[in-house]
Amino acid sequence: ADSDHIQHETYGFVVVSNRLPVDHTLDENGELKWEHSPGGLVTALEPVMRANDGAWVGWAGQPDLEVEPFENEGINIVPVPLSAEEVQRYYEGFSNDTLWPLYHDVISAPTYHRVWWEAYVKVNRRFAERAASVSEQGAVVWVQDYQLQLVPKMLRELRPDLTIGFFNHIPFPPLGIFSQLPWRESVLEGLLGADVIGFQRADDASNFSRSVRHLLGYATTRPYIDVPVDDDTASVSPVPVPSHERRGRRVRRVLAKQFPISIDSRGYEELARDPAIQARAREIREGLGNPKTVILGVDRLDYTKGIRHRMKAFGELLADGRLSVEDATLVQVASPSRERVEAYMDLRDEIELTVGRINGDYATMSHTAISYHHHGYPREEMVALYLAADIMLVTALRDGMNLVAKEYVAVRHDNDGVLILSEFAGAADELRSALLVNPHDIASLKNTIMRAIEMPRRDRVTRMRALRRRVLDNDVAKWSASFLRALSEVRPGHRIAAPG
Ligand code: GDG
Repeated sequence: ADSDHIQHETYGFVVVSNRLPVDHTLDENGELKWEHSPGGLVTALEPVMRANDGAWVGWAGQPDLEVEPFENEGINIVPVPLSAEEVQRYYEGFSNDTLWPLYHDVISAPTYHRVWWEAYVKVNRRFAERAASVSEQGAVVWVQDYQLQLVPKMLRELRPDLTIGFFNHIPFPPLGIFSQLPWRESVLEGLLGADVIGFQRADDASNFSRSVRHLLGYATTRPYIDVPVDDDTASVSPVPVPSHERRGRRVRRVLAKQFPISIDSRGYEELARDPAIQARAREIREGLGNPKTVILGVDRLDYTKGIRHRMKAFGELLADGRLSVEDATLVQVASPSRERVEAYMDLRDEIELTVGRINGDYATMSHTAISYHHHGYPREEMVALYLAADIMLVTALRDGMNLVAKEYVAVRHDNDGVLILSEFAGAADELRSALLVNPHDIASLKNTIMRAIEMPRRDRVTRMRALRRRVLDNDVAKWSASFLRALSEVRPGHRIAAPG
């Protein structure tokens, strides 16, 4: 109270992500209210939060909103405000129009704007300051995703006593692509402020290490990176920073490796056993005119997901006469995403033109070719769709993991259904019993769809059993536990409690 700084409550475990697990929305009376939005990350971290009196730092999803920290359904919420201009430059601009396309193999051309970068630095600093102000001495802080890559370094400078983790949900690109980024060294240094840097795939971790080696010249011995220690920051640390000598230079050892993310597998399976949801699945098939085969795609409407490629393949199968609309319907859920970014507007136009053309050419009065939905649905409806689908079509051109593939598998407790999965999704590293495809190879994509349609039940069951074992054994709770274990091993004494 003797300074003009607000004294915040502090916590031993702090998660930092661009978006909070709550949404600030208007209710039917026009009053502001908070709505819990339970994604996979929340499900995974909620128990850890409770066991450690944790806090969540992030943006509430509305520009120009200043709110004091509060508690929501057992989670301490610490909002970070963003101005409308910052949303445009830091979020829609640098995060979604520079980093997103760059990190997904430049499927769409990244835009580089210096004012976007300046906003990214400024907003990352605000997140770091907010996280520092709510972290107790020696706390564990876990920073999430590409919007916040500078936070680990900024946070370490403010609070050398903290143990810092970072997890990248999207791919990390190869050196030849990453090198385009005008601020590449700053981004690498930003990430290296963490003690543990987690990636989806082993390839992402090695792309990162290679960039560090080539662009910063630091020594790497997989899975470690030795970062030279600036003795000034090391000496102010009340907790000794683990470091050792390397060729006469003091270095801090950073762990960079894969921690493939997953889903709440049991939760999805339970929903799929609900008779009401099973009835809904039958109703969906009837509504489609009971085609012999229902093929399903579920994606945010994003150019990384290969939605056009799968429509092209399906349209050609109809054109070739290898399929008719009575044989097969493609249901495509394309949930609205990043609608103020131009590349996403263009993509939507292209996809909707394609759907219109294919339906115009091949739909009958009783059967549609592509049942297209630019809409978000409740989780129960998604599970009903997964149950209704004979074939799940995941054709991402590049994807960090792809949780939709795992959700489909978790739901299929009948051991039926065929997963067609792009080699370019992180999930392909684990889900080897799927039908793996190169979505750029339209001829082979067509053949794979036909193979899935014609696959005997016995083969479907063998494959689905193997897939289910992977997804049920490796759920999101295991993912967060293994990341946090790696983090607590960095600085013994900085343990965080396992959920009881
Ligand atoms: C990023 C990475 C990585 C979609 N539409 C609806 C809906 N969804 C749900 C899905 C799934 C999630 O959203 C999407 O997750 P994905 O993993 O498929 O893809 P991204 O959104 O791009 O996620 C990705 C992930 O982060 C986690 O690290 O796997 O690679 O790009 O859960 O079911 N859910 C509901 N209605 C919808 O309309 N309820």
